Amino acid sequence: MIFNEKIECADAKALKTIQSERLINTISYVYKNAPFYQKRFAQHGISPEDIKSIDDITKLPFTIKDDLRDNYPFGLLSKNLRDIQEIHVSSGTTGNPTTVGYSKEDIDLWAEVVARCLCCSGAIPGDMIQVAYGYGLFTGGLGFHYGSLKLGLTIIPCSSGQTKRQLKILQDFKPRILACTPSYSLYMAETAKEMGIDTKKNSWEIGILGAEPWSEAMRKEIENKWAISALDIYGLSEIIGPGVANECQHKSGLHVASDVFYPEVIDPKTNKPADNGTPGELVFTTITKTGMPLIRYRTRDIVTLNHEKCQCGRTSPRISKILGRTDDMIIVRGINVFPSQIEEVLLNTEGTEPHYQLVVTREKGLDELEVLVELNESFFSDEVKNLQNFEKKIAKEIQSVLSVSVKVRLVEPKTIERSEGKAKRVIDKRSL
Ligand code: DLL
Repeated sequence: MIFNEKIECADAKALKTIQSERLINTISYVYKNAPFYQKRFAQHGISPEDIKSIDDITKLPFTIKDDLRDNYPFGLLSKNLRDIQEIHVSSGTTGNPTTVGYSKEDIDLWAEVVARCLCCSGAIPGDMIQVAYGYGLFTGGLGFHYGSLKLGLTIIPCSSGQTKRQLKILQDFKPRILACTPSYSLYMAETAKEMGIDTKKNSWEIGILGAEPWSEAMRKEIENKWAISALDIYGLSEIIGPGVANECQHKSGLHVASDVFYPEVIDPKTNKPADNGTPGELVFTTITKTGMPLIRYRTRDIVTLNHEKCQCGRTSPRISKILGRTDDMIIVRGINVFPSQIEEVLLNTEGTEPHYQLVVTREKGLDELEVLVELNESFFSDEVKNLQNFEKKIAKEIQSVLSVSVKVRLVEPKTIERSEGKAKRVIDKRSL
């Protein structure tokens, strides 16, 4: 089922007309209502009259995460605080968190785009969904909630955590859909095993998983463990939360709701559009939001963009799975390393578990990358010598992919911290 066929399957020309009208309206709207953008446009010598179609978008300045932090908490709103219905906060690693405000229309929009994602994943009205994303300041729980209401699903608002209770609910209520982070779905599988539950026999048929990077190998692992189809959902608080893009059953890229969140992919070094199909930084302009519209917001997420029509009938552009971030990308001895590349190797190695952490240190000016990975219980009793050889084998494998030498340390099962939300994959101990 396609939730909004008219828009999701619109031809390129019709879509462009809609995007152009909406961009023009948004630019004059923020110019009138957001002092931040009045100032920013003035600094760049831009006025609303310069924007005549969506093609003019490249004339506009970027917005970055630091703009939100520097204007914390409400400096980017385009509406009076009393006309904001809901506030969410995404915590950063340093400095002020990022605050986002939704008007009534934005909440309606959020419900619409998440409903589109749910349908894209295969949900139909009447299905029961177990929402195990956190409810609260994080956008995951409530975003799924609004979309599920809009589509007409039966919602179990579990939030994240209380894993044994989640599993009891799964057994007793028999929901068809699971929504949580990919790492939490694996944590739940581990707990289920401890409880003697056969994970292959359960009512979930679809997992709508996102909010953190996960590889194709991890998808396979989750699909095998739970006997479900695992679909990727992408989003970020600054743009709306979940609901920005979602895979369909063909799993060949995530459909972007480009009639409301206009995507661009740029070369993060030159800030110019990336060549078609080249990985680059994803940039979004919200073209219908009213509470806190953002113009050319740099997500730091790296993707490729594909404009071809999908087999599912949708014409909306598709982003690839997130290939990494321009910032959590670690640079080790000058080489760019994405945790997802290492994850791919680990998950294709028999004997390891999908729980790992990367620790970067600097000794006498030289970067060291240590990969901690949990050993499978059945391998754990092996002799030390065998384990050392196994560590070397994995390190060699990673080196062949990354062209950087790493040290692999196998650790006991269940020693790497588990997460009910986003997993922490990288610990950078260097003072850079
Ligand atoms: O993670 C919104 C969300 C909730 C998306 C539930 C999907 C499901 P933030 O906490 O603001 O918002 O984090 C946004 O998380 O810029 C990406 O780096 C990362 N991210 C989100 N979805 C994916 C995904 C929510 N499917 C940041 N794959 C984004 C990889 C993702 N990374």
